[in-house]
Amino acid sequence: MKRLLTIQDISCVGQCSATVALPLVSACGVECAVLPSAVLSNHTGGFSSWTFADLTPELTNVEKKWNELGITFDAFYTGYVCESQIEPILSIMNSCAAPGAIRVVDPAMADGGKLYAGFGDDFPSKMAKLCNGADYILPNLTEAAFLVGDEPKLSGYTHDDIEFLVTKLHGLGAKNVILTGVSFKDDELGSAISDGKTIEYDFNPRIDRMSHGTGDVYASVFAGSLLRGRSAFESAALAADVVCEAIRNTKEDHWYGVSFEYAIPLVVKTLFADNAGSKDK
Ligand code: PXL
Repeated sequence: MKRLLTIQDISCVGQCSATVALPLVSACGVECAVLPSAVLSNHTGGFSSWTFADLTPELTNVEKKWNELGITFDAFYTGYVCESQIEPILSIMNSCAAPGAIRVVDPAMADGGKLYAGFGDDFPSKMAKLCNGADYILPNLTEAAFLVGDEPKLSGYTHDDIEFLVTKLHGLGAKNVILTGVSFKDDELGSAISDGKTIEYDFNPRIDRMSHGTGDVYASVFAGSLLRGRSAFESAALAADVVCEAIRNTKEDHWYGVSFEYAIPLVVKTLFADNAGSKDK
């Protein structure tokens, strides 16, 4: 079984970051190790306040121990992290990599045209460093714009705009770009999947509802599915289907996250459909 390390915060309540990655990566049939970068009482998206314990010094402590024990990973998946953690994380991705290890970077820092609470205007340039050398980056449209120094637009992107944006994202040093939140028609929403040579698009019917944590659900399933041998396009399509299933199963008054738990059967059914549960593909 492949082993993935996710590095992101634990928001104790809020169905995001590590509390989403752990169950979903596991459901993919991939061992999920967790290195919490911070512990928050709850996420910062919609709650009026939160506690924040920064675990930056622990990243280096843990790295030293893993180096001593010879512990390595087949993949790294990073999400919400803060500025002081970028260099320690790059170091871990170098020193703890198994041969051929892949890096999946979700530059979780913004949505809806705005940076998340607590991130300064210079943070995107720091996050861009994590994208440099990543095998896959998964920005939403707002994150993508900030990463390349553009003003974010909430709508009105043409095919040419998206392709230009994707090219600029590759320019950060990322091999594959999965740009989410792409839409050319009012009734659909999807992703652009680019390996630097070709761009493919995956669309689902738009569900008109703002939901927290969907980027984390998407990135977790994407990373898990990739490690089970699916292509980037197949993994992006499964990730989007899981997000839609999660949103559809989330009650109207459940505002702080999505009930992704109801979508776990879809992950398992898809990735174990060939009855290859006991084998890595
Ligand atoms: O879902 C992204 C995320 C992760 N972690 C924390 C957050 C958010 C989004 O607001 O606040 C702490």
